[in-house]
Amino acid sequence: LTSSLGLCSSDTYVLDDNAGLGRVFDGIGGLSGGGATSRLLVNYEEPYRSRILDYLFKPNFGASLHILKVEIGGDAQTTDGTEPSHMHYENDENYFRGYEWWLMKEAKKRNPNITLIGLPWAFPGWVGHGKNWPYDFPDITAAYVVNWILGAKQYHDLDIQYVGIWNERNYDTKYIKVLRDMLDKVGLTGVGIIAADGDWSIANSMIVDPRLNDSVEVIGAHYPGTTTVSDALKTQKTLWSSEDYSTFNDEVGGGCWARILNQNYVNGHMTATISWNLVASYYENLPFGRDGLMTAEEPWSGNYVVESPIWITAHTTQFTQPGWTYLQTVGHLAQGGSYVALTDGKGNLTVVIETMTHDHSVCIRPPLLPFNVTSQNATFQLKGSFTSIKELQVWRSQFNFKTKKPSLFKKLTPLKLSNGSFTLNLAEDEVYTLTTITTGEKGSYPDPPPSARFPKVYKDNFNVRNPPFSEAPDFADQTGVFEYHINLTDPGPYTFTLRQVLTERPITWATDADQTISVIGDYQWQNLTVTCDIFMESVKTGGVFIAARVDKGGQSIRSARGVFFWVFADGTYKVTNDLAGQTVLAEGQSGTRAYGWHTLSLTVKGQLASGLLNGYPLWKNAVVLNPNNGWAAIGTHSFELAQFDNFAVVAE
Ligand code: 147
Ligand code: CA
Repeated sequence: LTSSLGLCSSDTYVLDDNAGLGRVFDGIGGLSGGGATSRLLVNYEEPYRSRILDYLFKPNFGASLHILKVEIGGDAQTTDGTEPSHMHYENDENYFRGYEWWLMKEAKKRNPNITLIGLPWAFPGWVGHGKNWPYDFPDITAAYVVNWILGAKQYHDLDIQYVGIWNERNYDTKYIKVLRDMLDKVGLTGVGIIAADGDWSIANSMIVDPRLNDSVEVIGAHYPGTTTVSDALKTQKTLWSSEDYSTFNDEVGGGCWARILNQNYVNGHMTATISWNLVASYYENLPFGRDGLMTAEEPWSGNYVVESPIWITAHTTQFTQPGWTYLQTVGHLAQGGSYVALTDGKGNLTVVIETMTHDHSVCIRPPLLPFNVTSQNATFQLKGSFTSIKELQVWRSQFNFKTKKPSLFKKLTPLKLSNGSFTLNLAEDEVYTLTTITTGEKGSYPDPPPSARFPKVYKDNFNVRNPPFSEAPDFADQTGVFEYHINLTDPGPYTFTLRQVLTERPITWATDADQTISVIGDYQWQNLTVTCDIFMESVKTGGVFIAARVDKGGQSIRSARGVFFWVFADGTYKVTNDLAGQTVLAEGQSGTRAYGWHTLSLTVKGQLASGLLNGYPLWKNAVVLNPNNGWAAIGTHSFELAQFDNFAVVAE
């Protein structure tokens, strides 16, 4: 030692497989859904859409994810929108709705070994026979979920490897066993059940219930704060952080991700970590804006942003694969931070080190207790099968919070080892990968087009005979499901329309509105005209609206305010300041009826609004004090069928 202050001292860490290995690594993943988090991704034009997918899934390119978990759409609001079910009604089956099938196929195209997982947040109402609860008829719920897995195989050749119970909600031990039995009965013995996608409490139920224990393959906890509980360890089951992250994807978000990817194993013995969400592809003003590994929220411009979590993911994913094994010699660094080491059992070694400081690695939840990280020298001594390793590839990320110029996933000169040991000068807020794997690449594409606001003039006539997706571009359903529809018997101008298809309130995950609503456009819009042709399908009781300045979505959709222009099948109209229809700004006779097309037009300018019906003024000068801005929207008065056509916005 050259300094009495210990400035050049180094702590030594042994990496050794002599005493055996640790747990098997299951992968790092992203979660699409829970809900509608990939909604805008599908509407990107090529080549941008493929490039985004490459940054997420392509091996040796970017995040190179090992796991894709998706929501099993349940027709209900599940954070940033609704995702359509494969069974809207009891006798209905359709495996071509939404975008999760497409996403899974795109992921698998890039990485044929990707692990696929499905999990329901919500269920169609019929699954609970009208009760807001999925466990009274466990056979129905299990059949509904098993159908989704069978449909994935039959229609898309997708093998789902794991399925969950009910996201962040109660589990039911009877249901879990019924689901296990039904999976086995239809030959899906290889599909593992993850439970319970909430806290760790199912571990205790498993200890006292051997049949439950046999039914569950993986204990999946959410936002575990890198720790587990003794009951979970006692089960000796595989432990995962089956949903984690949910943090704004700036550099602190990247720091959160770096810390938990290592420490979920070091502290909590978890062998997989899945990010909510995969890619932030939903309107940024919806809840948890930009909580994805990267951002792709502007299909109209083509702009996307490869954020720091992508490169932090690469530090692990590009240099180890599911089936590799953690060494027992993992842990914390003396001056803060952590290291993990993994091997393929064939001589390869990957070490990932992070020195994230507290304030630069806070995640959305749970609260992060104080800890200190300072710069330090760390010497790693390779033993066992790794003694004779002569060279290691080195990849480094430096967040550089002071200069705000991060250097991410940079390949450095390979390290030559003497006596199987090497020393690193670790600064604060760094991530290192040292590995025998030589295939790592920092993938890149030319810059995408610049960011731009949603177009001020926008039109959709929904005239698409074979739409690639069931939903029209840029519409983000917040309650209900709006699908392309063909009126086969109508040769006229309304053959191709958009239709709200739910006729019953789903088994909800959030508090869906009592009305259905799909939002679109620029949240900053203030003065604009929204026009749409509408067609009610409920005699007397039907009602539809068009709206402007809609100020809320996601879990808050029930309390959305804005300017809502309603017409009803009983021949009346209303103008309200809220979706719930409690604040009435104007009302009167309209002569509107079901089974006929009407054209609604709503203009909002400053504090005044006016409405046209079939091109003629119906009401005017309604005073709108607030909200000042928000999305445009369409919707229905209840869970009822209704159609929309020739939607148009002209905004100032
Ligand atoms: C999770 C959901 O599973 C996701 O769909 C998404 O809503 C995500 C957003 O952060 O949150 O649900 C949680 C809700 C609350 C807690 C944890 C997860 N919580 O309070 O600890
Ligand atoms: Ca049309």
